Amino acid sequence: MKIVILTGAGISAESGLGTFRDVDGLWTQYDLEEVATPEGFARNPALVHEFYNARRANCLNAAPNAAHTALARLEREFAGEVLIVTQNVDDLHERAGSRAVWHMHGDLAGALCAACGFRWDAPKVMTAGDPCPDCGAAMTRPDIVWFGEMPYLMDEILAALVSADLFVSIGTSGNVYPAAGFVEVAAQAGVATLELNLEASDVASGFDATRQGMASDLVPAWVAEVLAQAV
Ligand code: BJW
Repeated sequence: MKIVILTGAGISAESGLGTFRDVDGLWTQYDLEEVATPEGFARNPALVHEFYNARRANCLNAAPNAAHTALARLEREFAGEVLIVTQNVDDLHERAGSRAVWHMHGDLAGALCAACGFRWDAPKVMTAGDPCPDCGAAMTRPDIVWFGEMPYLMDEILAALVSADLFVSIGTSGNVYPAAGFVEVAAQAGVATLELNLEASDVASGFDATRQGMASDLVPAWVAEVLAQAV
């Protein structure tokens, strides 16, 4: 049996990392056009680096919560396959112990040269003038997928979705495509679907079942059920 799990900002909210679209979310404090688009980066790279440097620092100070830990337990103890596809750019799944984690929107720990595509480990503080270690161009950007850019690993993710037995979405508003469309892809392939979120997401009607509450309550309870059924 194969379980594919999509996670979003809601799973890291109780670790103190902000979500995007909640009342106090990041997009109420920052203009997404200025900090999360290639055009915004071209206009003001220093502002974009400031935004991601602060997020990188917050991430370093955060710790995985009970939801991350439960998913790591699932991967460890479940007899089948467990894959996490995360929209999050933090590393809390990995720090909780999950190993099969795909970051479809990039990673705060990565740097990317906008000139040649070379990737390397981001320093704690990135600046617009940092030269690329490979080609030397001063076009260093965070390795993050911004609006209008193609998310990473799409072919692999779609293949994993249609070959899964269960698709579970955790802590995401269903606002941003293509991730918001995964439930439809899975359902069309006959895969069972479950949403775990604080509130009904924008795409909740597409799931076979939905549960509402805090990720730190819902996820450990669901993992315990799955492991109990598998015995
Ligand atoms: C809890 C909880 C708790 C809280 N427990 N739950 C016009 C111009 C340009 C692009 C477009 C356009 N119109 C449409 C597009 C496409 C666009 C898009 O979908 N836009 C929509 C707004 C309509 N998408 C893209 O541009 C993507 N690329 C693309 O489509 O390429 C072409 C393509 C075509 C076909 C196939 C494949 C590709 C790229 C999207 C990149 C998204 N980037 C961001 C920022 C970068 C990463 C970062 O800085 O961190 O990624 S945007 C932001 O949203 C971030 C997130 O990963 C993403 C999703 O947000 P998420 O995780 O759902 O967070 P929230 O805040 O929305 O929701 C949190 C949820 O948790 C809420 O429901 C809460 O209730 C819940 N919650 N506390 C449980 N304790």
